[in-house]
Amino acid sequence: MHTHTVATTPFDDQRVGTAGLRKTVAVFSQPRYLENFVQAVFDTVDGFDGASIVLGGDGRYHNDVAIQTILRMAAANGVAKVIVGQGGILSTPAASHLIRHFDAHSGFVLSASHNPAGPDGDFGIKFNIRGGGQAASSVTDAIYACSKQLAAYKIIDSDGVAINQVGTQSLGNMTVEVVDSTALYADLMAQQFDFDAIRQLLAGDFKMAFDAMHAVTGPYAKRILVDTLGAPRDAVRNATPLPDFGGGHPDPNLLYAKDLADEVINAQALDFAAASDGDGDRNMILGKGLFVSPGDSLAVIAANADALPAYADGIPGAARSMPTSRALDAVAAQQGFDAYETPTGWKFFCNLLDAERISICGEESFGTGAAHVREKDGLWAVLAWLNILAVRQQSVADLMHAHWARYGRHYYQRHDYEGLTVDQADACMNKLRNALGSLRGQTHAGLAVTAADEFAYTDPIDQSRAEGQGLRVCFGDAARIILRKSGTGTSGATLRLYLETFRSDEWELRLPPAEVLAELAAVADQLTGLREHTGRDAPSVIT
Ligand code: VG1
Ligand code: CO
Repeated sequence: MHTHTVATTPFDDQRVGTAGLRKTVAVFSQPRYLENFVQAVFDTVDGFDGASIVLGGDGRYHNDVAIQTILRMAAANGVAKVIVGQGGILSTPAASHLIRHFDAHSGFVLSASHNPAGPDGDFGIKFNIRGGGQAASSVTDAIYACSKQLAAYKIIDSDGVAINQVGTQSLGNMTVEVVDSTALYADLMAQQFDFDAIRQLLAGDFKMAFDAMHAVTGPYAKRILVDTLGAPRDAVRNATPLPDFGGGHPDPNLLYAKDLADEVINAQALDFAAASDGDGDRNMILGKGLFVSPGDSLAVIAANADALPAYADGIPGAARSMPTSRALDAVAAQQGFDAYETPTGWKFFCNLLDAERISICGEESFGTGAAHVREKDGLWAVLAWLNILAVRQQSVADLMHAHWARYGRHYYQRHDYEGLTVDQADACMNKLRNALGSLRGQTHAGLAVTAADEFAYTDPIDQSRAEGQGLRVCFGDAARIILRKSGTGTSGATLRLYLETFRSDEWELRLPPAEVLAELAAVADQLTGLREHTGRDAPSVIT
């Protein structure tokens, strides 16, 4: 088969954000755009010649086109074998698992996570390395540098590779192996959890629902929850992945999964409910009458890790991203395991996981995961909760209340200001940044500022440095205010304001978070000039 070397000119915007390169479909479907980025990866990273790689995506619009392009380019660039998820579908955690399972050189994961899909929506590509984690910034910086000078890409002719049936075929000199990734992923989950205990829980009068939001987790959830664990068929909702996610916004939070939340929090019609996002790495956990804040979910899973067979002997440590609530730290302090604080983005956990310093980690953005893969894992978190509930024989609310009684409660909210201009967002960032030096020692809303800085991180394993990772104002253990700019959007700018207040007196453990955090929110507004600079009087989304 003939290899073409096609002349191209560079695009200047192929710098990877918090999780991969995300752009609108309009940008990604321009001639040469995807090709340039993929060629920049092939040119930058060593070892593709004769290698095996993994390929798949969340099924969103343009997934199928991009997969065929990458297959033809892989063949032209000397890749020996591409392992493809059946139908081109792979959740982000399943892709990470396949890279590990087949000891593949790397993988391309096609996803823009929860960003809306369809011709007017977003598309994205992540490059994951051997071991299953997203490439570090040093690698993606080199890819970006290469993309800015790219003169040609390599591709072979093909009429299209059929990827809907499991099996092996050839494309030029390359092998394409289509695998049933739900089966492999289900096997992995069976090794992690006490499936018998969960099966018993689900066989009783425990009522649950999982909302796949028309995104990638549907087939995985059906296979595991229904076929393997015996949940009723209708327990898994919106289970067919659609190219436009059914026109929805598969971001599992109280706004975008409102119907589910109403059913379990207000109507109290279910004991447990959960949802996942576009690419299957996020999770939302709800119990009867109660929303579990992601930071609390992480802390509860870490506190009860001994109920999970994979961590029955205890965990050496756990990690959270900097803006994630310090509920995890409280558990670590009492239980005596190490706690790490990393920048936002899952790639920062990978070295700690590889070095076995941590077993469990999470982010406030509905991301939780463990050492079994190198991405966050929505279904893993759901199964972890079911496993813990089954072993502890407690409801979500009882477990949560017992947790707060023991460790105190970190009230937490994230306020997103979406669709800002870059100037508006920068004005707020600059106002707070300029004040950092003089904040220490000041008192706001009765709380003394003990530290104020711009978060920077030195990786304890490879000493790599990440600067500019968010502005934070700490009031001892009592409270924190954090402001950072999102790195996953595709237009304008999004600001994220994170608020956290700790309470431990018994009467203060069951208050509405918005009420507890109102005063801190007012302080944050004053320190950042959010209202003044954005003209908004409320956030776009509160989670
Ligand atoms: C957001 C979240 C971050 C998460 C990232 C990717 O990034 O805040 O915690 O790791 O999305 O998740 P940012 O830069 O927009 O705040 V996913 O499920 O969108 O791949
Ligand atoms: Co995601």
